[in-house]
Amino acid sequence: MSEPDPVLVSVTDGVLTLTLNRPDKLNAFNEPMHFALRAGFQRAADEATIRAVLLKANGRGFCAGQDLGDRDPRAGGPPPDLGSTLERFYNPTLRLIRAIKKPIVCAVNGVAAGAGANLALACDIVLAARSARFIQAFSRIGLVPDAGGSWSLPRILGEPRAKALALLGEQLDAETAAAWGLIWRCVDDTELVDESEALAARLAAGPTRGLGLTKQAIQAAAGNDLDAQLDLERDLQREAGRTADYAEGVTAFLEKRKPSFQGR
Ligand code: LHQ
Repeated sequence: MSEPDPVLVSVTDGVLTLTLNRPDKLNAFNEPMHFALRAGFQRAADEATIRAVLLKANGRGFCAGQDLGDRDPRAGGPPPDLGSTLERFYNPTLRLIRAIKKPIVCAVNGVAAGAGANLALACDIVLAARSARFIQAFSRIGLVPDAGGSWSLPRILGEPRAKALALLGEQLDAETAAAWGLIWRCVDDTELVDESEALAARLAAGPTRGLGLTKQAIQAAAGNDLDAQLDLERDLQREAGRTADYAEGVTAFLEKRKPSFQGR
């Protein structure tokens, strides 16, 4: 019997929804899932009618990271080149998530471990179910945080918390993740689907180009000093000021009505 699609893809009202779909393996990454997820994000980047992305998962967990069954050391042979796995699979997807000029919402249910946790954290707005947990599981198997985790964790949390999470591999519950600023919010388990869909729909009805430029500006800040960031703001604001959505936003304000943004 053929395997079901590892990532389900649907589009509704400008929201592209990507649903990780290997629930029996807690949505651990194998090659088909890597390719399908990348193709989904690429579609979001390419199609103008897509104005927001929602990443979520089927089953009782979000994603358990790399499928550890794919490289069973008991099979013998030379050690694997995990750097090549990152170069071929994870890194292009992580770069794409950051480069897409559209907001990406992630809904985390259950466990997000290893690269699965860091995939979630790479998205723009992360909602988690109250019962969700994040595990930097790498140290449990002798690896280092990847999928951008060694970059994002110290930036968001500072070294002390980043190091403890990465070195100890202990789980972090969703409420603490929210309190520490690692994610946007945690919500009741029963609310996760509705809240994440509503958030993605709201963003998809927004001024897409302005939102994309905002994402770009905020992401650039970590590598810029204030002078460079002020220059960037000037350039991006110039671009935003030329969009039809800016004209609509101001017109709607002056006419005391809700704006109708077209994403242009
Ligand atoms: C899994 C997995 C999994 C396969 C659960 N693989 N089956 C790594 C290497 C290569 C290149 C570069 O990058 C990376 C990055 C990484 O992501 S390294 C980190 C890899 N992930 C982990 O080390 C996590 C491994 N999983 C776990 O520790 C636990 O499963 C967690 C804590 C995630 C969940 O625990 P439980 O809720 O108790 O669930 P479970 O352990 O019973 O898992 C349910 C099923 O899913 C089970 O299968 P089974 O047939 O026995 O029901 C697991 O074997 C399977 N599964 N994670 N990563």
